[in-house]
Amino acid sequence: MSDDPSVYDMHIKLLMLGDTGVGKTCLLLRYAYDSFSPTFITTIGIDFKIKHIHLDGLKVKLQIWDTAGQERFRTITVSYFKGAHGIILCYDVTDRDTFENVRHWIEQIKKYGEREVKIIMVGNKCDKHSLRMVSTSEGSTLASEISVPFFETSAKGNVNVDEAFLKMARDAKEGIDRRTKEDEGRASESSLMLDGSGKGGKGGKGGCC
Ligand SMILES: Nc1nc2c(ncn2[C@@H]2O[C@H](COP(=O)(O)OP(=O)(O)O)[C@@H](O)[C@H]2O)c(=O)[nH]1
Ligand SMILES: [Mg+2]
Repeated sequence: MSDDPSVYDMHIKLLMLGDTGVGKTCLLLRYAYDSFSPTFITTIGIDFKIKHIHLDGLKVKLQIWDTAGQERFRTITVSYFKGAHGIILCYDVTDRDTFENVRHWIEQIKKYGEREVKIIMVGNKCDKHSLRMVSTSEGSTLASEISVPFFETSAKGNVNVDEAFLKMARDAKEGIDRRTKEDEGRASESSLMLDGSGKGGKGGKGGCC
């Protein structure tokens, strides 16, 4: 398998989503560069990071988009959601409001997201034990209510970050694989209809006329 980053078998577009300050940029930097900056990073301009991983023997290029601070106004433009295969929906376990807002973000995803987009929910800053406001069981209860996988992470302590992104990538890949199969199924159905033989492909028994 080639080590050339320009060679890959599958491209997956992921988005970071959630209230401002929950740690979206830090999670992305931790995952992409294994680094953590304690100073507040104001995201200027929509930005993405690339990470190459191997999944089921395939070379996968993850393109992970970060918000540009527009989440502060709780409005993300439709274009941000366009073509996304997966969304990492984040809240801060030390800030209950950000947890309550998960439902708001789910509504936004329903409204603007691609029909089959996959979601995972992440409760970040689990290293801040004494400041925790949202328990793990509250997180997992909400996650099962909205039927999404759930992780508690710490970008600072590097807890569960790789695991969360890997799960996201796997689910997104499964979605892409399923759609590809469906498309192939539809394509062979329509070739059957065009062919008219009921057997499909060349070499079938002539058409209807
Ligand atoms: N203790 C702790 N602080 C974090 C963690 N992740 C982010 N932060 C801090 O939370 C603040 C906001 O992080 P940032 O990534 O800019 O949030 P964003 O607005 O969601 O992109 C920064 O001061 C970070 O240093 C974490 O896992 N643990
Ligand atoms: Mg940010």
